[in-house]
Amino acid sequence: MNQAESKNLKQKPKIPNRFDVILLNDDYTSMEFVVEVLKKFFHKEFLAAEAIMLKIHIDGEAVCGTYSYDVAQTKVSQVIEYSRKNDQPLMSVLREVSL
Ligand code: TYC
Repeated sequence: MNQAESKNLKQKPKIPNRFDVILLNDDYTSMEFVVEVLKKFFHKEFLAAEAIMLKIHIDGEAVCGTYSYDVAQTKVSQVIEYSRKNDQPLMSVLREVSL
């Protein structure tokens, strides 16, 4: 067994645990509401939130933050719940970061 092979046996395999939280565009959610969500759940300043909102509006989606699986899933749930409570159809998904 060479050095690299014996090292592989000792090293724990690194399981990637980073997930992008993405907001999706739609025709009905107000721009103001998306900016509010980006400030409230992703801690963005107004100008950064506005830039991300416009990117979603133009490109169809944008990454709003990158987190561990649990935190990312919580953000997705919080955004969807808050949007439904406010009668907005805004959708959020998570996507594993590719290495
Ligand atoms: N497209 C929406 C509108 O024109 C605005 C919007 C932006 C909606 C971003 C969702 O994630 C979104 N009112």
